[in-house]
Order: sequence, then structure tokens, then C-alpha cells
Amino acid sequence: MEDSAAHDAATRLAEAAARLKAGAQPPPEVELETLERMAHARVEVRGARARLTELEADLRALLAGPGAAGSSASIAAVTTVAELPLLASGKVREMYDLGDEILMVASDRVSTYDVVHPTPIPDKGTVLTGLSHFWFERTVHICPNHLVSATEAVPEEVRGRALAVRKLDMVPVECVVRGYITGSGWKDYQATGAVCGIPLPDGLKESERLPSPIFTPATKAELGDHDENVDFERAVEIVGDRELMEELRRLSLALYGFALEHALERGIILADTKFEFGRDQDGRLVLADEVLTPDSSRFWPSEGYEAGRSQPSFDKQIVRDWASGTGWDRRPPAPPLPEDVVERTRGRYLEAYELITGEPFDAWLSRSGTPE
Ligand code: Q0N
Repeated sequence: MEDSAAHDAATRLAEAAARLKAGAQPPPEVELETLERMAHARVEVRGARARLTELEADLRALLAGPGAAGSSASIAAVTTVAELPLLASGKVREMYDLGDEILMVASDRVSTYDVVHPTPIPDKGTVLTGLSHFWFERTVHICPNHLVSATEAVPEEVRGRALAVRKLDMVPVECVVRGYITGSGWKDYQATGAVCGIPLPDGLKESERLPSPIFTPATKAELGDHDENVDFERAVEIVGDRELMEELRRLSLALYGFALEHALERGIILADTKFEFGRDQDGRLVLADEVLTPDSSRFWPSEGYEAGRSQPSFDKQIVRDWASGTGWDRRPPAPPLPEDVVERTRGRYLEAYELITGEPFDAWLSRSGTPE
């Protein structure tokens, strides 16, 4: 199918949805099914085009000579918004200055074991941005957030993967909530029986669901980009305000509880997550950063979940398994990913989006005005 036909289908699907919302009679089922198929095709066309781009980059690298193979050539360019001042650049995201606002751009870069691979996962940044947007819209009853728009002030070239957000005075603590015992929490529990000073019951198994979710703040370590778990009292010292810290804990637990329940109903375990907050000009607490994405949280498939062992990552397991199998020692540089690993991983991100939001990924492409 042609791109334009797929785009047409997507537009008609969005229009049909709007009519339904407005109380119109649903169109005959056959037509809806056709529209859905066509919208799906648009997402397939995007994947196919991305594969072509990758192959082209590989071919160029091969022609350029030995040692140059791989597809790293296409990486850096993905999220450069040349006209805007760059505020910060992380492993997989960039922040640009919009004056009173910030443009947060999610790239297609993927990391395993804290190292970014030279091969992007097409649409990963768009999926993560769509997920963040979804959660921002659905959690305002719990806490105001920094989202301004996915379209206004968002340059065409990064539509779908970027959000314009309010500039805040950030609280220098990462608000981590854990509903399951894993990662650094599992390490700390095994060593001390507690996580961030919170004593836990004896005999917990790896990945076990906790009796109730716990708030386990962290700070960015002085050196490197690793997070350091701190107890509540230390977090109070860092932010210099006990009441603020108590409010952050209350909000974080409320947000996580809401999201966990939503995700569990849709086949995904949200094992833990990290929030960041800031204050606006009036001193109000505002939820910031990206929220409840697979990059800021651990997503596990509910299917096959079993305490007593580590769980496969919903999104990254295919990359991890492949990378381990290569004998890579987890030191930079990370190896370029083969096409089937890229394609299957892209499928996992799309699946996560559709499971969590309950809508086809194409709906986000249309709503955000993502270019073809
Ligand atoms: C911002 N980071 C991530 C806090 C900073 N809306 C915003 N306004 C101003 N700054 C930021 C945002 C957002 N989102 C967020 N850096 C700047 C880094 N964190 C690490 C933990 O401490």
C-alpha cells in the first residue's frame, strides 16, 4: 500500500473516532476494520522505510572501507534541531531551549547495560513520547505536570518524538517507586534486608511483588551518571524541606499506584519507576521529565511472570539476549544491532504503546502530526 493511502486511512480513522466521540452512529463494522488495517499499514510502511535507510547507511559504510561497517552514521542526526540551543544531551534524549519552555526530544537510541548501541530502533522515541503524553493527560487529577503541547512550538522535524514543556525549578532528587523487588533494590535487600532505609519482610524472592509499593529516592552520583539510593532523611537534607519531601513521596506513590493498576489490567507489570518534579513560578509542585515509559521504568510482561528469578524486560530483552550472545563484554562501544533484532524490538515498543494506551500507534502519529 502507498504511504498516502495509509495516511488517508489514518486521517479517516481519526475523523471517525471524533464523530463517535461526538455521539454519531458508528460506521458499519466492515469499514472500521478496513480503516484499521490501513492505519496499521502506515506503521508498517514507516518500519520498511527505516530499514531501507539503515541498509543504505550500512552500504555507504561498507563502500567507505573496512572497519566502517555498522549503522552508526544515522545516529546523531536523528534528533538534532539545528536552530535551537541545546540545553542538555543524555544517552537517549535531548533538551532544547524554547525560552519560557523546553523542548524534550526522545531519540531512537537504545542502550543495554548502560551503553548506547550504534543502531537506532525506529519509532522508539515516538513511542516513548506518546506514552509520556498519554500518562500526562491521564494523571492530572493526581498532580499537575509540565506538558504544554505535542504540536505547538514543536518543530516539524521532531513532531511525534518531542514535547514542549514548562521550564521549572527542578527538585534535585529522583523519586523512585518500587512495587516489586529487583535491580538495586534487590541488591540492597539481600545485603541489608532494607531498601533506602525501609525494612522489608524476610524471605522475599527476587522480582516478588512488595506488600505495598515503597518510595526509594535517589540522587545523581557526583561522578558518572549512576544513581545513588538514599534514605528518606538524606533526601530531606538534600532538598532542605521535609514537607516537600513528604509531598513528593505522597504524589509519587499515588502516581505509581494508578499506573500500576492500569498497566496490570493490560498485561504489563510496571515493576518500578522514576519521577522527577519541579516547581513553577508560583511555587507549585509539577510533575516533569518523561513519565512511566519503558526508559524511566521497568516494564515486564505479565505473561510468564514468576517470583524467584529475574524477569525479561518487555522492551529490551531481545537486544539484551542478542548482545549477551555475541560475547560483548558490556564495555563501550556497544555492537551494532542486526536487522531482525531491530525489527523485533521495534515491534515490542509498538506493542507496549498499544497495550498501555489501548489505541493503535498510528493514532499517536496522526494526533502529534508526525511527518511521513
Ligand atoms: C530538567 N532535567 C533532568 C533534577 C534534574 N521542565 C523542566 N524544566 C527545567 N529543567 C528540567 C525540566 C524537565 N524535565 C530536567 N534537567 C533539567 C535532570 N534531573 C536530574 C535530577 O535532578
